[in-house]
Amino acid sequence: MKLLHTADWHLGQRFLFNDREEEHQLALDWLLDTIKNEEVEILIVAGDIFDINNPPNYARAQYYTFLTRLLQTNCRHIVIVGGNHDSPSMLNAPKALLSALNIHVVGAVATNLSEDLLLLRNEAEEIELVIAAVPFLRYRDLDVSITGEGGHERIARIQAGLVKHYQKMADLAAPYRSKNVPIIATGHLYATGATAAEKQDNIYIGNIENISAEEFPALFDYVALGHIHRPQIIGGLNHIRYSGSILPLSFTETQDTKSVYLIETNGSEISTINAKALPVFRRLKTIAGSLQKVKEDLRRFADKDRDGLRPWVEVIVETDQVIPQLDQELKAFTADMGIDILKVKLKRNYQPIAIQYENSPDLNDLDALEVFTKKCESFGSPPDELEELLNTFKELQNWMKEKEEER
Ligand SMILES: [Mn+2]
Repeated sequence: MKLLHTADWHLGQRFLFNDREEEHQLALDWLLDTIKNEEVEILIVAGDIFDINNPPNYARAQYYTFLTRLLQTNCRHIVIVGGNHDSPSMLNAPKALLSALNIHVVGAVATNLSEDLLLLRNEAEEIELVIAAVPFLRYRDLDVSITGEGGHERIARIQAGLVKHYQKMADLAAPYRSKNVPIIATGHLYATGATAAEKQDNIYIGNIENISAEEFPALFDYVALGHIHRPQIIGGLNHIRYSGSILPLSFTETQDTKSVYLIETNGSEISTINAKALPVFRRLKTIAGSLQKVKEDLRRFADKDRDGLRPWVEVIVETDQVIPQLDQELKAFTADMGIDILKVKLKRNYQPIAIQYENSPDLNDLDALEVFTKKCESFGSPPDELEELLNTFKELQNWMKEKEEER
């Protein structure tokens, strides 16, 4: 039996005021072809299907169209768990309908935990695989009391809550060990030791929502993780892995090879795990240096033969001078190069970083973090201070979100 593990699709992502619809469609087409060609029978998507709680309709259409096309393949079961970016209720809304098609959606932890233990059956109605489908765990999902505590104690409690949740799922799955079929868990969280691209957007390493690899119960033959966008094995344990995202979701992720895992079982055990790399559908590139160097590098980059959509470039010009209309100058310079400059940053030593976007954004297009970032930049916060401010702001946002969810 062959399984495919993927995660972090982030359908509907807006990237510096551009949508990713074309790239996502190419990635989903590639995924469908891979499932057909490799004769994948079970698909696991470990969270962050969508980029935002209320994704645009085209992104929803991409999701449902993909699922519909999967029904014409050999893929017998599809398991989808919610990530921190997904709206649990939005993912779960069509749960009953989708389950009739063997598409198992776990947007949030079920009230009755045993519902999250999926017993996948073959055509002869025999159990062929057991999946402890664990979505992104919110505090309200955890069997811990965290009132009136602060700091380290609270963090330790939450971490213990995560471990306890996996233990409960393992306890529910344990009786099926005698069926001699693989038992797999999913997760959408930060596992200690994972490395991400520097400042991966929306990940916040050192997050309190973490677990170390050896804390996943030994019962699980494979742990399919999502959340970190770089594919990797965790804690040296071959069977605990992040598949990574299917597209680079920020300029910091462009060095990563994006891939999915193909997992083969020989009935009762996992026999092989292979990564299959995705093509680069659109090259994202950061070009930095003095204005002269930037121009040389832009020319060299543009001259390279490559497949795919028009590359998107972020330019960082290091200078201590004022360069009027740098944005327009660089646009004019690259006008016939077949590349798009999405972002121009000026980098001065300990001076404010001015960010100019292709089209001046409407306040309504910005999220709170972006507005806060711009405000800080306008006050001239130096980079290290800015980073700290942003982390504090994110912490505050998380805290507010929790409070809202607790209500
Ligand atoms: Mn995530």
